[in-house]
Amino acid sequence: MMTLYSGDLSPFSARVRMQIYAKGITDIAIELPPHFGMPKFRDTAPIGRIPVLDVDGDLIPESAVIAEYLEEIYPEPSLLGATPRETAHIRTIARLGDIYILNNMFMLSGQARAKTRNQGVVDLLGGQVVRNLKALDRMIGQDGFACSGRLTMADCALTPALFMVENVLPGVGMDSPVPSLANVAAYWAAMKTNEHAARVLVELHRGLEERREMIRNGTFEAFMAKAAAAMAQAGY
Ligand SMILES: N[C@@H](CCC(=O)N[C@@H](CS)C(=O)NCC(=O)O)C(=O)O
Repeated sequence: MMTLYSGDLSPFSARVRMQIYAKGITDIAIELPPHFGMPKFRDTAPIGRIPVLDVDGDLIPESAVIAEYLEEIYPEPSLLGATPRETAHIRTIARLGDIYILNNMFMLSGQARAKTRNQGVVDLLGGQVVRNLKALDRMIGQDGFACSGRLTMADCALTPALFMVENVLPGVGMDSPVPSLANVAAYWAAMKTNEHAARVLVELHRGLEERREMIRNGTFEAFMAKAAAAMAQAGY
């Protein structure tokens, strides 16, 4: 049995969860990793990030790598293309979601809770998000799906990315550009009605509410301080 180490609010994990739901895979357990954020987790998973797929004790990190691995071992239903060119397009749009939008959003998210916001960081990363959303607006499908007129790996990568844009960008003082981008806006409205996207959006919102409560009651800051001290002690 495989286990996906994941967390409700982890958008990179949400990408893989959406793929698992869309493919109807039921024999992968989905759990928070023990010792997440602590040296013990880093000891076994050196990158120290989730998602991680545990295949009988062999750990596979990186959401895009896990996604491709799952496509290989559960080829049906395929979330890739029917031709190499179609697959190349799906992977391009997935990279726009993952690397060009989500990575920048994830790095930006710390500024939402920073005691003193660094406006240079917000301008740099927020600017990249806006630029890449404009590119997406010119490339995205106009029939409710990112590519190919059906759910693909591109939708799995874009759904958590657009969740972050909608819910985290305002927290750093920027308006989401999505409403002004007609094609992305129409896509996003349609994707929210897809059952697999809706399921991960419920999980992401639940995770966001939990995180906001932890920030309000101080437990998040206390955990981060404890984790930082333990990491320094362990030499990470
Ligand atoms: N490139 C990685 C990014 C994963 C990532 O940044 N995960 C976040 C949660 S969404 C994490 O584990 N952060 C913990 C940390 O930064 O220590 C992927 O695609 O899986």
